[in-house]
Amino acid sequence: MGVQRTFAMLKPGVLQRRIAGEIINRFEKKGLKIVGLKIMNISEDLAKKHYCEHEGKSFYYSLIEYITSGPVVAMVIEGDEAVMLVRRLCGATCVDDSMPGTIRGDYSAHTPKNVIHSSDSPESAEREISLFFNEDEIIAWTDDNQHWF
Ligand code: 3AN
Repeated sequence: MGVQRTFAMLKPGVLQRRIAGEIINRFEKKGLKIVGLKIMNISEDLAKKHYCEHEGKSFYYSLIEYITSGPVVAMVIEGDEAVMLVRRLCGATCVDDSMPGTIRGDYSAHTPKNVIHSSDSPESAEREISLFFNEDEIIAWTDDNQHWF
């Protein structure tokens, strides 16, 4: 096991639906540490950098349009194997596969609006954290409760 940082983002609509707190609470209850958190609007330029791997796919333009359509909640989450753990809490990309009990399984009915993004590998996490956060926006606080989780 190794401590990792991962990037997660509550997509547009989550603030509108007033479910940001509930979703963030799932990461806290798991014992993960939130070390970066902000509400922001994503520029088209940032959206294209973030989703560059999807350029050319049928859903690319609607994805860019959607992700820039309203404020998102961007997070850096830290913990043992945080990349995999956060992905598991989020659930599968497609709604047909996302199980009840996962964030996508519980809050999303359509794949393009699947509520949350999270990094799929440590390399993606590093890239995405540096796209969305400055160094001084990440706070490495001491976790006095660590041994309880
Ligand atoms: P994930 O966010 O689970 O890593 P990606 O990176 O494959 O999934 O896809 C990025 C986003 O693009 C998804 N979160 C979803 O909103 C959208 N997306 C992925 N596949 C499809 C699809 N087949 N049709 C529509 N939107 C899709």
